[in-house]
Amino acid sequence: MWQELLEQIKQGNVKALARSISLVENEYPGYESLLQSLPSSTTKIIGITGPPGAGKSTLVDALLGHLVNAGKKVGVICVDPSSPFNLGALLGDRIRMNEWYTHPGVFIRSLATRGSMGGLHPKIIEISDLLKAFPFDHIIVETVGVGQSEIEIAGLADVTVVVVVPEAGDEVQTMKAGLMEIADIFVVNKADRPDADLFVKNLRQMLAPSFSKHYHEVPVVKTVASQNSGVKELNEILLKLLQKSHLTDKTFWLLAERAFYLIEQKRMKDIDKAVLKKEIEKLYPKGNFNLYKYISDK
Ligand SMILES: Nc1nc2c(ncn2[C@@H]2O[C@H](COP(=O)(O)OP(=O)(O)OP(=O)(O)O)[C@@H](O)[C@H]2O)c(=O)[nH]1
Ligand SMILES: [Mg+2]
Repeated sequence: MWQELLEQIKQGNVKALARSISLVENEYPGYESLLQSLPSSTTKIIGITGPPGAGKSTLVDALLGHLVNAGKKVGVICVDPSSPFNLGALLGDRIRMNEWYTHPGVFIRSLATRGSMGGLHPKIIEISDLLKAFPFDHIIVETVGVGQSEIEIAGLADVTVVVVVPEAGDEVQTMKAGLMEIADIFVVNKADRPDADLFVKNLRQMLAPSFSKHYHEVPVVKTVASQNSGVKELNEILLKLLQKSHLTDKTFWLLAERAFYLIEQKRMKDIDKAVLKKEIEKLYPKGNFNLYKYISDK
């Protein structure tokens, strides 16, 4: 069954792609064979991350316009935190990208994070790889930069776009170091806000090679995503970066990062805190409970 599914995915069958995602998400029989049969693919993943409400979805929406106009087929995964507080944003995404949900050149899938690991979905690597088997020209993964997820997206995406908004002048200084390190491109969105120029200037200064860990200059693009302003420029920079990164050291680090994550998941699969607690509850009253002895056969 999965063999046929894989053939259909390779041929660009959207329904088969959607079905394969459910297969993997739910770990239905055959999902591992399907993953192990995926051909190696050179489709690059564009990661878009940044704080909640920075305008990531609006930006993806505008970017899609440019890519689709150029005749490209694009797959998009939006990872939404499943917290009820974000329900508005989730619906917002749906409405905003509405036009694209039915467009033949675009495939959009929203995944809930289920709160399991910060801003990412437990099967995000596998699902991205399914998309890579499909004849897309580009794959975009949008994640909310909360907790560790911005670091994790760095392991998932070939090119990472960090979206920020202009804040009071010196807040750039306190911007999370994590975001600084993973950005291949910085987007200052909502540049229609006052002080956007000052913010961009400060950001550029901070990113100057002598100040940061980067060996090359990280582009900073100013956008007003809601008005499609600056998005063409972002698209051009993005395409240039995507072309550049062939097989480099980074490629192998990315794969190592993904392998590490998948191994971690596999090894931890049978470990359940509630089960551990139950076992400990039973053992403890017997006396002489030693945590290290207890875990030695785990
Ligand atoms: N003024 C202004 N508003 C914008 C701009 N871009 C997006 N917005 C608005 O900002 C709000 C949040 O935009 P989203 O695209 O949903 O932001 P997001 O980063 O995807 O949000 P989450 O996925 O919830 O983290 C929406 O009301 C947008 O219309 C912009 O350039 N200028
Ligand atoms: Mg969004």
